Amino acid sequence: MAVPNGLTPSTTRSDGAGASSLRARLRRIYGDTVGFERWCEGLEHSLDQLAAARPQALRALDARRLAEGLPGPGVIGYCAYVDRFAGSLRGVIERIPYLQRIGVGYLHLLPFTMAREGDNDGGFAVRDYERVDPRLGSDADLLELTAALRAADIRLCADLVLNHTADDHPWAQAARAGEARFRAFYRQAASADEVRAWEASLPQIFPRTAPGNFTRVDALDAWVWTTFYPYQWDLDWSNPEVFSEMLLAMARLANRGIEAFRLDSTAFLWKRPGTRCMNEPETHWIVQALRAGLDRVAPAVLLKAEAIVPTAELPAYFGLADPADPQRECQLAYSSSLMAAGWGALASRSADLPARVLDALPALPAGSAWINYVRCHDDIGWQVLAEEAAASGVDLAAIASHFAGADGSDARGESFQSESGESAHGTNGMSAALCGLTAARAGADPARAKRALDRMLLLHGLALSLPGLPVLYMGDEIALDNDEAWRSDPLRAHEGRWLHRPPMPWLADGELPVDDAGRRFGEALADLIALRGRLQALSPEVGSKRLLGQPDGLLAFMRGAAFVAAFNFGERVVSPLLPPGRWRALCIGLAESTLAPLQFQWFQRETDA
Ligand code: OTU
Repeated sequence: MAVPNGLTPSTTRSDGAGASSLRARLRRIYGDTVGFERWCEGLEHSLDQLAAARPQALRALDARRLAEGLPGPGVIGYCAYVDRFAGSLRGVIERIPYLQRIGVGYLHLLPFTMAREGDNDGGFAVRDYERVDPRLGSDADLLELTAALRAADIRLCADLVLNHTADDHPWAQAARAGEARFRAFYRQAASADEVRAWEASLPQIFPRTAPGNFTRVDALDAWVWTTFYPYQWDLDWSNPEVFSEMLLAMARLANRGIEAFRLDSTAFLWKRPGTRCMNEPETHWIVQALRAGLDRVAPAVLLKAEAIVPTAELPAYFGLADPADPQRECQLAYSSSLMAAGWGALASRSADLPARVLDALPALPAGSAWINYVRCHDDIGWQVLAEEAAASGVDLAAIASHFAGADGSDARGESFQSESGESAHGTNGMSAALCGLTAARAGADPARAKRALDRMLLLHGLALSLPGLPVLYMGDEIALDNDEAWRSDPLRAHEGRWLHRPPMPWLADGELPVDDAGRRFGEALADLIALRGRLQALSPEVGSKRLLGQPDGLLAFMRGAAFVAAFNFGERVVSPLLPPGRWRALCIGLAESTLAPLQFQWFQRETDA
């Protein structure tokens, strides 16, 4: 394999070079620590023990996964909360046939190990990285689930919340009780002045519900760094013990059959005075070292960066910080600015934002892929598009208010963490609500419903067309509306993201209640997924190239030399300008090559055979 940072590890376990690669990566970060070599030896020894203990079934899987590469175009991903999707881990086992019916070969279950008591940010305040949360099942259930998913050829992706633990994690409790070793696990500021100095350059993630980045903790007589909620304590990744604890937890989870780790809040691991403390070079060194460590135990297990950062910062998570010297880092990463740009294009009726993002994304190393998606459990964060919006003269605040229905639009979303309607922090809401289907349902208006379905298909069509692995968000496949229940739940009422986290409304017979619009969307999506599975041009490894000079509102790009995807975000009927040759439109029910507003089409080059 040409580049070392893709799916295939450059070294495998029990290979001497593997040891030195991990050691070299650790030396760069922790080399100055007293006792560094001894610490490395201990860590390598623990990893080798875990490698020896890796179950036979998983070793066989490693070999198969390394040989087959990333999932092909017939596979899609699905993201769900365990409790809201199926009640428990055992419930998820029962829903495997459902997932198979929609073509799922990659399942991201949001955090399911023990979470903080009380409010816990949907499980992202972790009390135990390895024990299954008793509210969701047992450790034995997890083993049953991973075995059942393996049998169904579905890869399980689990969160690994790297940046912070819950304030009731045993490490935090020990720190509070005065144990110096654990106190050193967390980032702290000693004085209010120090807090002010850091804050001067830091962004705010939850400016309304959790302003600031520090929380005064009297028991420590210090301000604990809390990038997110005050009960999420940022770990100190300059402490090698934090690294080894996290790597070993990850390797043990991998030995229980988890096939991919979503590295939550990857961008925030390293803090440097005077910066935003995001995307720092050491953050990448840490992820590369985690990768090198995991290679000794579970070489085929994937790392996925959850870095919600500007487009220009994304490639570095694939190990491309210096494109001339690629490193093995993450194999997957969320294409977050492209996702937001798709929504921006819907609101602005211009293809400019996604065009700019697409042009800025580099080709990826072999064995790596973008995660393409329409919605996820978080808000749509607008600030990642700040540069593109400035360049195209698009007003992100206007886009946010569009999705909050403020400009008379059909959208029924809500702004997230915005001080006023003027600012563009984020937007909440299910796809159906943001696309106008909720409004159409309320007014029983078929014309509006049709436009809403077109919007939903346009964005899902885009995610299915881009290079990478498309991941559906739970409930979108049946066009579920927003969930209003959070407003009256004291544990959730402060957190607007619950608007788009509805439980799946399973009926006693295992079916889902869908109205006509939900059924039509689900069927159209299923047709598209099935068609995609037959198109090798839509394999993750086939790159994309935008087609320039298109009519206003039209986004068109090639996948390889014989496939074009075209999306009409504009308000007029247009025809894409296709490269010379004869092209056949593939999507059913559309006129050959003209696209009505909000329509899209796939074209394949006709061969003369
Ligand atoms: C991630 O999110 C998770 O996806 C969120 O659900 C958690 O609240 C958060 O981490 C803390 O664990 O900045 O790059 O809606 O986009 O918080 C990581 C805001 C993140 C999220 C943001 C995000």
